[in-house]
Amino acid sequence: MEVSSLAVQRLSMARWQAAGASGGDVLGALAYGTMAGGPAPRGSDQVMHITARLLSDGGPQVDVWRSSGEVEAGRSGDVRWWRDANWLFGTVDLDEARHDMGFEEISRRAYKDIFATLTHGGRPHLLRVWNYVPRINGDGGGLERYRQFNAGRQQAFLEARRPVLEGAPAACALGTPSGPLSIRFLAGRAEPVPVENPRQVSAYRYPRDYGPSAPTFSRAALASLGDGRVALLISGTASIVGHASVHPGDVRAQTRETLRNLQAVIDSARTRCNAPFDIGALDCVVYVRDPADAPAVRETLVQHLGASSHSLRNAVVVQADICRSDLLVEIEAHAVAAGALLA
Ligand code: 3EB
Repeated sequence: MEVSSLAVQRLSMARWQAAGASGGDVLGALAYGTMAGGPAPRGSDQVMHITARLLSDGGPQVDVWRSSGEVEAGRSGDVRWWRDANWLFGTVDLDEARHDMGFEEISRRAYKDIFATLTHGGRPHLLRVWNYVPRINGDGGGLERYRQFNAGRQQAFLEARRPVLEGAPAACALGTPSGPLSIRFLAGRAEPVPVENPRQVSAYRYPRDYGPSAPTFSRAALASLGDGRVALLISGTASIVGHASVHPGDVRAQTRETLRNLQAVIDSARTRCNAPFDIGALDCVVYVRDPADAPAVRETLVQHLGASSHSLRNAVVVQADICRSDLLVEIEAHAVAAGALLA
């Protein structure tokens, strides 16, 4: 069997456009902030634009997921995908206005198509999912739309006989003002190692106070990339201790609590691999609910990580609604380091 390895690189959109997408083939790319004009580099079809307002000053950035091997493209149902011998990056956009379905059903349908893609495409294991939910905190007829999303997502996992507890993928779920339910995902041939945070109740065990169905995600996932490197994919991380949101209304305290949670996830990951993951060496995406809070979030991150840390220099900050209306900030991140998973 052909061996292929996966790499991820965060580039400024300007640099990507200037250099073209060289060095392997593009499986998928997530773009933060948009840039008009310029030539379309190779792999542009695979660029998914996160249509959130950019609050960091580095300009538009793109996370490019590349394969060392050959990439083929395909479609199944509403999913578009790109895959190599070991990895698959996919995308699905479902618009409720164009389907006569409630939001729970739209969410179930999207995940049903994702699982069909994985099962038939030979890359069965979901590692990381990016969920963009239109009007996430809006009312969906008696139930908040994020809670409807959770119900549909969990239902699809159960119907596909996928793990809804230990073994769930890493994920994030952010709000968009309008548009379709947009999901991007990374899958592989090998099962990832799920990571939890001992400071928090696992999200898949949240009590019913947060909705009839618990969210289906792990705090992080570890994956061996196939060339002596390991990826740590950290889910959206917020100011939650146990299962409760803490520091309502205090964005600085929420940011500090989020950093404690990120550190706890990294500590927990380091017991499962020998790669030297460090909170100062992450590629972060920082979601801030209120753009006016961005300077306070940045200041708090500088105090704890240092302005010259990789994590701050490379951070992308964007506006987005967060899945609980009392959360003001959420940070997701990934890192790749030399090492191996422990048995
Ligand atoms: C939390 O810890 C905050 O529903 O997929 C973070 C990451 C959150 C992923 C999801 C939700 C999700 O519960 C919210």
